[in-house]
Amino acid sequence: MREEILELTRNTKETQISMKLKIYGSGVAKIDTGIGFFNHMLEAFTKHSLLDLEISCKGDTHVDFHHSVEDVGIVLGQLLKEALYPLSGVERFGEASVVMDEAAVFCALDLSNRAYLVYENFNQNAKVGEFDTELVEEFFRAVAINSAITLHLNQIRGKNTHHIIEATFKSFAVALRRALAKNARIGTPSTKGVL
Ligand SMILES: [Mn+2]
Repeated sequence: MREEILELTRNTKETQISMKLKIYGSGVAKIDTGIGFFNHMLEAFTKHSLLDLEISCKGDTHVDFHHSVEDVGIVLGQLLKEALYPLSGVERFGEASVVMDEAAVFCALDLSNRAYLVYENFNQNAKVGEFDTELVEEFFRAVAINSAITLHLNQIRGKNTHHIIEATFKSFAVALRRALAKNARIGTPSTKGVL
């Protein structure tokens, strides 16, 4: 585990991203992805995960938001992986059901050092404002693959797409916070001896 501030810069022809992450922070966010709705979701994620997260992304949003959303997920995943492994002295498993008005989303995750995404039962409008809602799955796939977290997200119920997506980001935040909870009785939380 690495508890200091970790930094990563990633530049391609599609996006220029710089990010700072502290996994045991206090929920302080400084987020500028160039996409208002995505900023709002990442601020909610930071607040409820109790990470500290700084993101600057300048992307080709004149094309659409796909590259920016996916690449922010890649960099966040890479920083999480660097911070997490080898895993030691934490709960490892976390889950959370988060409700927001009529919407409910369930997240279960395992800091397993194995990447996997299950993203099921989501039923949303195609857009929230300018934001294509199919990008939410792209974001979480990029995070899961690059962080080597096993991540399950399921919509339980909901009608309002903004509520559903916000509950999704918050459920991931709370599940991650719970998985990162320190437990002095746990050494390496695996019978394999290393994660
Ligand atoms: Mn909101």
